[in-house]
Order: sequence, then C-alpha cells, then structure tokens
Amino acid sequence: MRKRRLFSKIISALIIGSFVFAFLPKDALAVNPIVQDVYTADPAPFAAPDGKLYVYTSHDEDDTKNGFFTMYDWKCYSTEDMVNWTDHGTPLGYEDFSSWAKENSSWAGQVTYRDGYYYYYVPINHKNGTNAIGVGVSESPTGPFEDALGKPLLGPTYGYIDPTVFIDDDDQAYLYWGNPDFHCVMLNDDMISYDTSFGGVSDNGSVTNRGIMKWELETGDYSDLNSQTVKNLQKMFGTGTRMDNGKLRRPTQYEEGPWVYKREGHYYLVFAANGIPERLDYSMADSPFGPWEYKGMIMDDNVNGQGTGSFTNHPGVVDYKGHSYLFYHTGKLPNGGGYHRSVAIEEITYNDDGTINPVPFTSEGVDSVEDLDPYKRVEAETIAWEEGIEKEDCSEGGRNVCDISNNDYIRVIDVGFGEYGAIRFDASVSAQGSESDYKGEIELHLDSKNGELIGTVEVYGTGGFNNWETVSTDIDFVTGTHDLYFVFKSDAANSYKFDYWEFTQDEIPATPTPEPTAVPQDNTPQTPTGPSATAPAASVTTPAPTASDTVKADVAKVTGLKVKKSGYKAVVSWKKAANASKYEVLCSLKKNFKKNVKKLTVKTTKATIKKLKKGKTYYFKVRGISGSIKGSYSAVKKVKF
Ligand code: FUB
Repeated sequence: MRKRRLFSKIISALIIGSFVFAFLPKDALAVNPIVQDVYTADPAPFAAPDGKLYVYTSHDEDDTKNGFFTMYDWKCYSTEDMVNWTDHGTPLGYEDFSSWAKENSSWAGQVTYRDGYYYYYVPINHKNGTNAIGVGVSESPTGPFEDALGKPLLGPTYGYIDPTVFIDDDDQAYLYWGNPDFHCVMLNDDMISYDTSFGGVSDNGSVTNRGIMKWELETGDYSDLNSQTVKNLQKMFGTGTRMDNGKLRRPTQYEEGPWVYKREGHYYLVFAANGIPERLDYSMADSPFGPWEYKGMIMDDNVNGQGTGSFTNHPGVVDYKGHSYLFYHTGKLPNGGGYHRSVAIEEITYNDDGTINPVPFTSEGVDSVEDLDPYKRVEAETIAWEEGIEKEDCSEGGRNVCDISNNDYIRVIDVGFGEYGAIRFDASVSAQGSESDYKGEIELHLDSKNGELIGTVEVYGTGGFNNWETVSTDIDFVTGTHDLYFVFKSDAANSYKFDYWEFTQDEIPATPTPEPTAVPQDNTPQTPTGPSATAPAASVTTPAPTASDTVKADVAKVTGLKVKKSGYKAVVSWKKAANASKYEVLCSLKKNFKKNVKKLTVKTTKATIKKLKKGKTYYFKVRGISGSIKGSYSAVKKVKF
C-alpha cells in the first residue's frame, strides 16, 4: 500500500467524503495491524524449527480491479518477540503456478514443514475458471517456493479454497479446505499427494471423490430442516440462518477459512462464520475427522458498535513462547476495507475444558514476549510500526527500507539495551551520488518520535543505491529497555536507503573472582565434621587473584595530535600512548562531540576520516584503550575544510 503522506491522504479523503474511514490507531502503543506498508489478509502463523514465528499472508493489491479481491501473490514476515516483524517479501505468487493457474487468485494459504522442506498449500483459480489447491515447496521458510507438482493437488472444481494443513502427533498430515462445503484428505508422507485408499463419504452418506471426506454445508439436500442430517451438521458447525431469495442457503454457521489444529489432546476447527460480515466461530473434536462439536464464537464482527472494517475474517491460531494467539484480519489501515485488509493479532486464553474465551479485535494487539537484542545485526525491515517508508528486495539479499522522506519513521518495540548500555550505533545505508553529497540524517529517539535524542548519523552519497556503507555515531550510555524510533530527515524524497543496524555495548566489567576462605594458620583445634574430618588439615590456601589485582595499569593520555587535510579527508595522527592497545578517534561538527560524531577504532597511531564537507569546521580528539580501561582524551584539534 502506498500510504505516502498518510495524514494528508486521510484529511483529503475526509474532505471529499469518499473515504471508507478506517481508524489509524492513535494509541502510541498500537501494534495492530502488524504490517502497515502493504495490505495483508488471511494470516497463517507457523512456529518454525528455527525458533521464529512466521506469518504467511495473502496480499490485497492497492488497485482493486472489478470491485473484487485483487490478489497476485503471498507475503511472509517473522518475529521472535510478537511485536517487531521482519519483512521477508514475496515467497510465492500465482505466476509460480503459471502452467495451470489464472492470475488474480492468490487467496488464503498455509505453510507447514516436514523432513527439511516447507510446504505452502494455496488456493488459486484454475485456467478453466474453477478453483484448485496447489502446493509450493522450498527448503527455506522464506522461500522462494516453487510449484511442487506442475498441476493442482486438489481440483479444479468450485469451492476448493482456503486450505489449512495440520500434522498430528502420530505424524499423519491432514489438509482441510472449502467454501461452502468443508473437506479433508489425509496427506501422504511426501506431502504432495493424498491417501486415496478409502472412499470419500459425505456426512449424509453419498460417496464423493476417493480419499476426500466432505461435510456438505451448502450443496446437500436441506428440504427437511428437521432431518437427522441437518441436525447432525448443526451440532457440528452451529445453526445457520443465512438466506438467499427467501430460502435458507446454509443450515450451519460455517462459511469458509477453516483453521485446524490440536492442543492438549483436543482438535479444533476455527472458521469464518455467520455469513457476511464474517465473525470467527469454532468447533472441537476428539479426532481429526470429527465428529465436530460446535462451541460458539471467538471473535465478533462488531465490538461496541464498531465493525472490523472488512466483510471477511480469517483465523490463524498458534502457541508461541508460552502464549496462545489468534491471527485475523480487519480493514483498519487507512483506506482499508473488504478488499484492502490488514493482519492483526490478539492473545487468546483457554479454559480447563479446552474451550476458548472470546476476544475483541483491538488496536493495542499483543505485548512483546522478549526484548529485542540491539547488539546483533537487526534488519531495518524489522518493524513494529512505521509511517511513510516502503520496503523492497535488497541488492545484498533480504530486504531493505526505501522511499525515505523527511519525518518518516520506524518504531521498534522493547529494545533491550541492558545494564551496561549502548555506546555506539552503526547503520548500513546507501544513496545516489558521491561522498560529498549530503543526503540527510537518521535520528535515534527513545520511547516516542520526539523522545530523547540519543544519536544522529549523517548519510552521504555512497556511489549508488546498491553500494552499502556503514555510518556510525557514539551513544551516551543508553541502558534499560526502550522503544527505539528511527526518525528520517531529508530534504528530498527517496534520498537514501537503510539495510540494517546494530549497537555496540559498553564493555562488561570482569566478574570479580570470589576470594576463597583461607584456612586459619594458628593451631586452634578444628571441630571435625563430616567424612573429611579425618583428612589432614589443609595447608594455607593462596588466595586467587581478585578483580582489583587484574586491573591493568592506566592508559596514558594521547598527546601530539595532528590533523592534515587531504581533499574531503582528514589524516589524523598522534604519539603512542603508554599501555594503549588501540585508539578511538572522534571527529564531530560539535565542539562537545555530542552530535554528528564519526568514530574510528584503530590499532596504529594514524587514522583517515572520510567524507568531510567543504566549508564545515570539524573537531578531533583521540584516546587510548586497553581492554576495559580507557585513557584520557587528547587535546581537541579544530580544522576547517
Ligand atoms: O482472501 C480471499 C478470501 O477472503 C479468502 O480465501 C477467504 O478466507 C476470505 O478471507
């Protein structure tokens, strides 16, 4: 979704009155919807063997064609904390099934894993105009997936949409799907074929395709609503009231979007229910083939008089890091609606008997389950909330943030700086133009967009958007857990790109070795205790060195600082400082070195600082370092370029 200049869009839409108003959460703590730069729908969460939680979504195009779902591909995101989501781009599209698929039909799919491969079950329209279920395969959870069969796994026939896959504890895999009827097959171990050794039998006794179990929820004979068949179906899927032309169209609540899973011995079927607008209901069973028992609603389509903004809903349920989550979709992004949906999450709770407590849809969403570690590389496309930026495939692999303009921002929630704190920030950026072309800055703020400014990095041309360079700044010892805001400053649109970032932690002091208790040296008799009482008295123990013993000698102050200009570079040199094993060189536009700081760490007594700007005055200073010991800074040198 291009949500450039979000607020001006909202304002103009309100003025012209044609805007389907979808609220933008005003609560600074909002995490729903979880993706803001594109419209996402039909979430399928998957706790992968790598320990991450992935969510696969379908994708509503910005440009809706013929007033209907306009969907060409699927998206993938991952998290380790439930609030910051890393964008993995487009792992699969209808074009990957081009030998048999029709464009614009990439609807709700689901991924699972078996024996080193990931399988993506997706519904797509067949070239003959009906529906079919295909299967993509990949060795990576982020794809790319490719058509495993070169033909549909199921279909083509009407109503074959919304596959959900589930592997039971005995390793038997099941695939369920369908609107209006609900079906199930037992997948073979290869995950790309199914067991046809038994006759598919519908609930009302008619034999269907071999291997396909079918509950006829619309196509059956409902002329007698008091028949045992109808009563059985209603016990399993609820009593439906959906009418068409004065006739009951579906006798149950089941609509579409099934999600089947097992938890603590219970089998669950969660589904989109109650016609349009859809809510989410569920049934439970003691076996993967049922019989299902209808249990009621999990998520209403209307809370406090407010609708979800989407006439469909679609569930995905998962347990992750000790919590249970319901993924669903709404139309709550700006310009959102039934064909412009967005994925959201709520935590769900279970009762002792396995029943699920209903949850409302909210903008607050869920809390983080752990802090994000800023001391390892973090992809810039790892985002809880953003405004203005876009993401794209990166020339270095993965994704990067792009289309950056002035005051666009990214929020990352619960960044754990820890007790010892961050002292330095590095970011990988790229920009058109040469190293003397100033492009803008990235400001680092804590806890809000206008919160404490802890550092700023300047961005200059790197010789092209595919040439990535690291820019750095010192940070004034940030500790604890904070939300981190990257606020982008730039005079021009699309001025630079941002690939990843990382903080450096202050050196953690060595843990003092506990001093052993010395055996007394006098001849006072000891009271013997325990089996060692007969052992000869220990001789005097030599105490192990303590932390204070291991402190190295002071590092001498750096002297003899010289700065020579060489074009837009500064060649900085100084005299060797006693006990220093390396040196830290700082260069700043500010005399107090609080802002616009370039920092280099070198082992020699010379360093070159590049990309300085003509006409600007810079300040330089150097200090020696040995392990955790830092010497005093040299006198400051001031040089105009
Ligand atoms: O996204 C297209 C369709 O809308 C899905 O297949 C249904 O589940 C509903 O969400």
